[in-house]
Amino acid sequence: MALIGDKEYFKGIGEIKFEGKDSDNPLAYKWYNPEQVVAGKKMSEHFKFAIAYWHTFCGQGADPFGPGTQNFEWDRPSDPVEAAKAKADAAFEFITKMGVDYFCFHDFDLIQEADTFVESEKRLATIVEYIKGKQAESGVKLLWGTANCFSNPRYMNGASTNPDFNVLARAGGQIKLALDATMELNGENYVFWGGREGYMSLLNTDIKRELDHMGKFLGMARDYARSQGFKGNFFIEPKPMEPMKHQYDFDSATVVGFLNEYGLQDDFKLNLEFNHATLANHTMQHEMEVAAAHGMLGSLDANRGDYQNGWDTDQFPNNITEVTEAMLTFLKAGGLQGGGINFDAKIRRNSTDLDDVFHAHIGGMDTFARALVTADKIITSSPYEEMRAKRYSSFDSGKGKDFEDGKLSFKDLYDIAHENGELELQSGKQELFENIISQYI
Ligand code: XUL
Ligand code: CO
Repeated sequence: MALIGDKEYFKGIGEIKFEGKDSDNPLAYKWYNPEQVVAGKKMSEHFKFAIAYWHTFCGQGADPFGPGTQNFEWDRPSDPVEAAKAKADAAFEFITKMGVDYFCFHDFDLIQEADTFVESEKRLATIVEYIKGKQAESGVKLLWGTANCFSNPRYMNGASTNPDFNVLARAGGQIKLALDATMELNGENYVFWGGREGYMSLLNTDIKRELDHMGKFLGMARDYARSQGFKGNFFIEPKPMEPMKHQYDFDSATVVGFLNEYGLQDDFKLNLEFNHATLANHTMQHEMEVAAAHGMLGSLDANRGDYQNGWDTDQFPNNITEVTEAMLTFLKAGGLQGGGINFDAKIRRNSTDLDDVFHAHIGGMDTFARALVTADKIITSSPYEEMRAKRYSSFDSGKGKDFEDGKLSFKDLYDIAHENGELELQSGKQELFENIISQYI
């Protein structure tokens, strides 16, 4: 097993193994078997699970009503470089014990941002070098990197959409360093989540100008990374609101339109998050279908919201029906384009034991594994695909096919309507479709 530094942070917990669904061991996978082949690929290859550095190693359970409750040992050193190294040791111990292959980070998850840009750059270089060593030792890979251009007060009016050019330039400087760190750590992708790219009030906002700035900025970031040899994907992560009242990257459809408008469609794809989909009044399956329809289903942030409120609660996924529906789209799209499944999820504020974070990820990974197996069975053994195709069968031959092939004029439609007279209703069979999902779970 790979390596634990001098200090063991998660004492008494060993490697998490697959034991099958009849196991009573809470620290074992019941469904996630990395070696199991589903739809022609190992589960580990389908998913490329990743641990989110920010929630799992930086979050301490603070909320607007009180401070953190999770005072973990790696958070205690007061020197920022020592603290960052302790956090990296804990992170790589956890990721290795989980048997997960990937992690994801924001620049200042890795190390605390300093008071000056120059000092922050130095700190980042130090911790990137250290993490490179941890990666070499453990084999853990970087799914994607990103920059936190939303927490520091300088970004309160946005980063690339800030009305002050000097803030935009500062974001450019910061993102250059985050791209460099991602490349240095062999990151497979790079994510842009528009943290505060949006507005609080339209009275003081010029939407057109801000969108033009963001489009230009993203193109410049892409050109820089490509010039340095970065071959991975760039992902935009849609979210409709929070922290801003309105975020520009509202949902899949909005982002697809934006990417096409600004000539970014060949390099950028989407990183979709469950809780962001529900905030946009969509299902995750809807968001994924829209992205897949445009060849832009890049990566997923796994979590769930809460039926009783409208916040980004980032809970661990456990809704088997919701994830099964998502996995149907996932399999039909042929998987993700370059990305993986990153647990952008946090344990609750009153989950204060070291093993809670293991239970959380085990549950999430098992939910995806079970959903994948179920979705594959639905596709291969149930009448689902045939029923769906049958709804469109009138386009497979005759005049319907002529229409799809562009052989009909609008006047032809008129003539066909005339000839057909009144039509019989065709049922959508929604309840039957829903029953098939439940039956196979
Ligand atoms: C915020 C969110 C971010 C991004 C990365 O809602 O999802 O953590 O995933 O910046
Ligand atoms: Co996210």
